[in-house]
Amino acid sequence: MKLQLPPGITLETFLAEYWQRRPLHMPGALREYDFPLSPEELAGLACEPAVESRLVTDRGDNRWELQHGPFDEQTFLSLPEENWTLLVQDVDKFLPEVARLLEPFRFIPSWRFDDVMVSYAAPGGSVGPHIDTYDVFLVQGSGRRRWMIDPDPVSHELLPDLPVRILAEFEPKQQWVLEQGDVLYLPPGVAHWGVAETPTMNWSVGLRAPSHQELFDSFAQFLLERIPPGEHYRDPFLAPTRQPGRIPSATRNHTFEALDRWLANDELREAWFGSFMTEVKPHLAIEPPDEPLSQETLETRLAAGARLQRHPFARFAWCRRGAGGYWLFTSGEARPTKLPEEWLERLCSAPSLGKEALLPEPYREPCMQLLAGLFNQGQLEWHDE
Ligand SMILES: [Mn+2]
Repeated sequence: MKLQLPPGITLETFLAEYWQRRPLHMPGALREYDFPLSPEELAGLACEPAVESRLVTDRGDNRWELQHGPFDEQTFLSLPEENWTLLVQDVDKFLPEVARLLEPFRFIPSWRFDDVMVSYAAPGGSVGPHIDTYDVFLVQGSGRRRWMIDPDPVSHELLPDLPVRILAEFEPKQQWVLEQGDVLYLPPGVAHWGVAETPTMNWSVGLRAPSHQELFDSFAQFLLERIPPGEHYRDPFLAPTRQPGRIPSATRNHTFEALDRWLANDELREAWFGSFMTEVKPHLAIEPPDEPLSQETLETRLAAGARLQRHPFARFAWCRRGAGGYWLFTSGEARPTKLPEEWLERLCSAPSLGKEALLPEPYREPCMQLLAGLFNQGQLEWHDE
């Protein structure tokens, strides 16, 4: 299944002219996709303790209510006819048929994706006008929703004392009514407000864009775990001073250089970037299997036709390593490896892995060691057809 871009727009021009820059309305872009989820199934998912869900109700006059799941059946039975939205995060992690919605977006690296959030709204339902800090593809699953946007909001100010983020001012500059299979791409920073015109289901394909604060927090933590505690401040070149109150520039710069060496350490920042970008949300922790498998058993089963898949919560990526070979990142863990590039790409992106994943010599041993290691962590599991 492919994303049907509007006439005259290719994936290349989409990325060069719209991606991270401006919104694009794509009518019928996913006309071919059958949205395999009913409102009842979504409500069922919102009752599961492992699933993150919210219910937003608009009581009018800027009175907004927010409830967090898990919900019970009674909650859904007592809802009003209008003006509420149920939102469920990470539906792609729990339902493989929903994860297939990501396929048309595979022209974007997979580690950039956060999740598919599915929402159901009663007529009039919305989460209010707001601004997100990440890119999103808003996909209309069923019903009709009116999207109003302002690509250049003058103010990011929010209404005070509300449980949901609602812009204090919102002047729509453009609007569209989306029907099943229509897609609206929004880059970060665009003010938007989507109001259900009928009972409606929406699928939001959301990307990850950590703030610089989060990047530094994570990188600093990564460095703190790796800088030897024996490394200390040093000033071996000190000259006699007549101004004992002064911090000499040379001493200060010497310290800056010491810190810069850590910040610019390629081995560390390569390992950190991939680890950070493949981290899994804490509540989606991956558990090891009950029975660990030996390399031999795994190899025998794969050779006999069994197939592996990545755990649905897992995030895999690879890249070149400056020091030679590659890095493999698996849900926040970095491993240097010399296994071939094509094999790493398949491990990170193929829907399943069978005997084609068994590498001949000289890679046989490291390949089996890696597959068995990942299996015994729970990162890989048997593929269910
Ligand atoms: Mn939004």
